[in-house]
Amino acid sequence: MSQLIEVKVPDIGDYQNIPVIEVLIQPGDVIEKEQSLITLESDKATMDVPSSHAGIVKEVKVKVGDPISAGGLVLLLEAAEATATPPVAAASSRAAAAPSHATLVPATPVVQPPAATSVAAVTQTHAATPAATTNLTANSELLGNSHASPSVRKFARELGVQVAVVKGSGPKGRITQEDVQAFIKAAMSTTAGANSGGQATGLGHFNLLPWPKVDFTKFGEVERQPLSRIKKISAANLARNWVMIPAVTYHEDADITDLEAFRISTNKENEKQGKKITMLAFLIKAAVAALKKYPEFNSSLDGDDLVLKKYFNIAFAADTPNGLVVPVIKNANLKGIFEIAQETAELAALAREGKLKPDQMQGASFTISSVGGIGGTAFSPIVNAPEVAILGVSKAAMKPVWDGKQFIPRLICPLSLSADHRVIDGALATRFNAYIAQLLADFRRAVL
Ligand code: CAO
Repeated sequence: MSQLIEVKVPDIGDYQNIPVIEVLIQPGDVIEKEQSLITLESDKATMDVPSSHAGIVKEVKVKVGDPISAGGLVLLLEAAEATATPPVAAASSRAAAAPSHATLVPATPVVQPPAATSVAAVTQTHAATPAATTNLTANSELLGNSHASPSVRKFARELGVQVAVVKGSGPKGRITQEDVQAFIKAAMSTTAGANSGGQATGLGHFNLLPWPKVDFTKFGEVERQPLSRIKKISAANLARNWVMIPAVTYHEDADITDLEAFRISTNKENEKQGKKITMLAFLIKAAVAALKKYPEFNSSLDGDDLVLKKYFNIAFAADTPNGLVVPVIKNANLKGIFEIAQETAELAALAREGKLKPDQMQGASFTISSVGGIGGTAFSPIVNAPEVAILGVSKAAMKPVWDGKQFIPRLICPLSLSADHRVIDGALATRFNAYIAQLLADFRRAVL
């Protein structure tokens, strides 16, 4: 026959009359041995009181706000037969088995307490922490002064929320389960807002601090302008690419002295016909040659597969009054320098007028971002997913270069290649970049 037993607060050291801040069970609940029943909070610590028995809760003898001490009655339990043992004896035997310092430890993440230290469920166990939240747990420890009961911490941890960043609405700023829920709601709406210009990806979430809310008018006059549609779309894409792609940027100097001289003389020859070639056109052609030599750069990751593309569609970033757009030169391998120069000029003009069609911005396999006409000595372009690399080009400048006997003035163009490290290792990226520099230094290599 089942036995009605009293479940009491076990030995919790010298603490007396500690308020109950949470009651985690109700009559009729079927509970396990060691399951948390109530949460107590002293000035220094928060702790869950576990059940000494398994069974069905008949009557709960405490409510939120009640002060309670060791030996205080928590509930009446219809004990499951297999585990039924005299309650007081059970509690005291556990108290005897537990080192006194284990009974009160400043609130830390609580998982399932191991039996040997289960007098009060306040432990530093991390065993059940999923790999994905390892950092989260480490941070919680560093920032462990947050006021939250072990059960709320557990709830937060299960949802991937770091309690240290949740604002508590309870007494003394204590974090409640509702606070955690409100935090998640706010985070979800922020994420939805950030994605509003692009596609919602569902690519996982980051346990980041909320965006700082600052009343700038406190510091001076301000003007508020809505972001353009293009800026909103590119913001969502750039943010995703920045956080999802472990990219490294590799820098290289290309000696374009001879190429620039050739470009200028060719443009002079063709001035009357109104034909002009640009450095960007040479860069696109050089990129095609390098992509042929190093096919990994002309690929995309798809799960565990690498999709290697046999086409050479080169995108280029174009600066427009409304923001950045990225038109694409399709089949650049089949086009000459003049044709590419003309097409980039036309696409850039359309971009500035806001008249690019969607298909003129689709299908890229590699991107070039040239700010060479503006300035710069180096930068870190963001890889344009699902591509795996992007070449940044800054302004060429005359530099002294040692030729083995003396310094000679050479026109040096900085190349900054960002590459997805999941696909491209540093050595390969450096080879690719060096090869582009070689091509630009002596463009005859491009036809080899
Ligand atoms: N070094 C030194 N001078 C350079 C140069 C370089 N790498 N690249 C271009 N120039 C000079 C050229 O002398 C050119 O003039 P001429 O052809 O008359 O001699 C002049 O800059 C103007 O070039 P441009 O930038 O207007 O034209 P472009 O063909 O080189 O580039 C485009 C076209 C669309 C790429 C460019 O107009 C543009 O929008 N660039 C900005 C791209 C951008 O914002 N990137 C950042 C994106 S965030 O990653």
